[in-house]
Amino acid sequence: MDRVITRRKLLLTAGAATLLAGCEKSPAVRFFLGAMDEWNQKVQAALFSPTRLARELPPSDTTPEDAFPSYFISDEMPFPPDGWSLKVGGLVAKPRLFSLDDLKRAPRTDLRVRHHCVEGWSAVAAWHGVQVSEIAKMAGLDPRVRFVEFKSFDSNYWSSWDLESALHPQTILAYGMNGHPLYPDHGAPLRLYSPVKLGYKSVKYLTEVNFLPDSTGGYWENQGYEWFAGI
Ligand SMILES: Nc1nc2c(c(=O)[nH]1)N[C@H]1C(S)=C(S)[C@@H](COP(=O)(O)O)O[C@H]1N2
Ligand SMILES: [Mo]
Repeated sequence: MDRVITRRKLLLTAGAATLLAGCEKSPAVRFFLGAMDEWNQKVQAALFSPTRLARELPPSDTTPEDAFPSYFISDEMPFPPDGWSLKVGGLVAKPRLFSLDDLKRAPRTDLRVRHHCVEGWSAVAAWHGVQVSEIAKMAGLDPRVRFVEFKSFDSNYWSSWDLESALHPQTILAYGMNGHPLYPDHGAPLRLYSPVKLGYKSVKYLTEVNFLPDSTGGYWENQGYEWFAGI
């Protein structure tokens, strides 16, 4: 079994103990759960460290692209509007629009990692793009920024992230996959990609990145999926 999944099981178990805390009875149980909670938080802090890197994989691990599933909530494959650009805004000193060429001129990051979908499949691809931290540096964040919102032109699919995870060195705005430009099935022209969150946090078909003081939920998150969704 994959190490990452094992970690998730551990957290789910710890999470169940936390839930129990709401209806606990005896002082002994309360003591136990208090200790569990403290332990749980330490475990989470260690597992979700903003600097812990996901393992990068060799080319031989790459999933054949036609076996890499493709998801979008629209009835038909989403295509970018004419004159597509990425809007970067929120509480930033320099809100602006980025063309794809602007992004390609920024420092490039490449990573080959495993993708984990909450539905149970996983697959490996190489992704090419710009770190969200690089975008944040260019935009100049206000100290009140705590969250980052990612919006798309796929029937308004969106997600929001905690700032630390968004600034993780492996969280990128990807314009390429497996050495070629991103194709429409995987989010062309630009998608969020990160190996530190479950698949549904990596918004495809990006239109906007907003640095905000508050969380704005997400398409699946607002339907009961875990908001943090760290792996
Ligand atoms: N815009 C948009 N982004 C999205 C989704 C979507 O339906 N629409 N699905 C998410 C889910 S559940 C997963 S697992 C990944 C899948 O990425 P892929 O289609 O490149 O495999 O995209 C995520 N990003
Ligand atoms: Mo997914």
